[in-house]
Amino acid sequence: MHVFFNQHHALHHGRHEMFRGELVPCFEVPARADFVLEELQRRNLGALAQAPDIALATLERVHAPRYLQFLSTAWDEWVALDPKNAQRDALPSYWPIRTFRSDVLPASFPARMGLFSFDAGSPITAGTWTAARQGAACAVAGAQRLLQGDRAAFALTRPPGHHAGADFFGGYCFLNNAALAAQALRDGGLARVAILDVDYHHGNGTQAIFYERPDVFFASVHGDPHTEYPYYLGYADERGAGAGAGFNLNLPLPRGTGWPRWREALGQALQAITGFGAQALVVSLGLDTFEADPISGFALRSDDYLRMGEALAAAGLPTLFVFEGGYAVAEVGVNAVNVLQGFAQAG
Ligand code: OKP
Ligand code: ZN
Repeated sequence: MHVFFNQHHALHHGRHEMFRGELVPCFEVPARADFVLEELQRRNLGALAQAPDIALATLERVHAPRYLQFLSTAWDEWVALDPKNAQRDALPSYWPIRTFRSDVLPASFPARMGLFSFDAGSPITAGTWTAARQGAACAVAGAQRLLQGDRAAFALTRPPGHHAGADFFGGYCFLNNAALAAQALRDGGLARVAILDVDYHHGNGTQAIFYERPDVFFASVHGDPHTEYPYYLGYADERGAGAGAGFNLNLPLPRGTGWPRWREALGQALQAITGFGAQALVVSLGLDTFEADPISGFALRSDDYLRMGEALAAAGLPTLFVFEGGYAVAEVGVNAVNVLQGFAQAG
């Protein structure tokens, strides 16, 4: 399978995120992607390929123009506020919650930071825009491989994408790589595409992007938002709306869930995806379901990821894997590559 590695990923490297009232070192670090690449090479799996740059028009298939405009200039605006900001990450401090306006675009940069975000854990750094854009390019290039007939492809990129919506960042995500890939598959001629999100955290951005659409089915297995981030979306009663009614499936599971119960939910999601008649599958591949993940609560073990890959292969669909979360840095390479190896060996 072709592996589109984002060679610019390390240009995004947040120093700190706001957590429990203090700034703590970021969990989402460049080493994550490097460990996955190393493990791929150690097992001689995957053919490294280079993604061409992505056009703004392709990003606009999913993201709002005013949001892209903001992201592309955010770092320069941050530094223009104070030259000392060049040594600090940009984090939001104000948000337009209910009763505030979001149609007006304030001139103030901090005000726009809040307008286009939903948490204080996702710093913008000097290279965030370049890294995120190249990551999106990797996801879309992977989708193109599927359109050309490949069985599978892997977009190995960070920052992740599934929390990013059409016009907001958060949850370490800026551009929604999986959504852009699914849209590229639709634009390439496939009538029905499915996204399966196996990250520990609900993919609120991806869900929101496709919530009213019948052409892209979104299914997610994740920590119950009653207790788990992102808290405000990901409940089982969210089934899609309007023309998209019935095309969204959330399978929240309690903290402590291990492989047998997780595997059951995966079966349910895959059955729904097959029933939908998907012609291709995009997997938001988060590895933060791992028992030793420092910010998550499931209990999957490294061998379980081989079984996960096998189960995904059994769906028989052209499949694009898009790297998302996974913060047990030393093990994330083994776990990610186990999924790909399980998939490849099952055919
Ligand atoms: C991104 B992805 C720890 C609290 C949680 C946000 C988690 C984002 C997860 N500082 N912060 O889904 O893996
Ligand atoms: Zn996650």
